[in-house]
Amino acid sequence: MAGRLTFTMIKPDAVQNGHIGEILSIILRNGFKIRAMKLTQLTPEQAGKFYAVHKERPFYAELCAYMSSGPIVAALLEKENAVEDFRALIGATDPAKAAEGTIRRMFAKSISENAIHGSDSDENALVEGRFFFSELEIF
Ligand code: IDP
Ligand code: MG
Repeated sequence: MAGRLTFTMIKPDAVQNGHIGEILSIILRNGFKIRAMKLTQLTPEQAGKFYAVHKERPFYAELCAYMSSGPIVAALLEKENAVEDFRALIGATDPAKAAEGTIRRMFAKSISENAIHGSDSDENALVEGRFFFSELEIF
């Protein structure tokens, strides 16, 4: 059965451009409940650890530099079928390919600076949530 939790980050470009409020309001309107949230900034080392699965990809260094370049909003979200429904709400990685009405289509600048993160599996939702909110009893 699909889990009820997913993890998200509003990425540095979207925070910098003043989109925190609009993005959170879309998330809430779509039935997600915020279980934990914080405004924080990753060090390059922390970004490297979070995205370690992409270590071999050509864009890894650029991704770690970008993700540590400014504040982000990290949040743990709850809803039925959370991972799949949230991926649908944010849209494809490349905003040019993201469906009309998705968060990336509306707010992302490029395939690298793409406004928002969403976990890709229930397992990763827990791993990623723990990365930022290890103190929570949910885990
Ligand atoms: P996802 O965020 O849609 O799950 P992933 O393939 O897991 O996409 O990639 C993680 C992040 O790495 C993306 O959200 C984006 O910021 C960045 N990224 C992915 N592909 C590229 C690329 O081809 N060039 C530059 N950055 C990329
Ligand atoms: Mg991914």
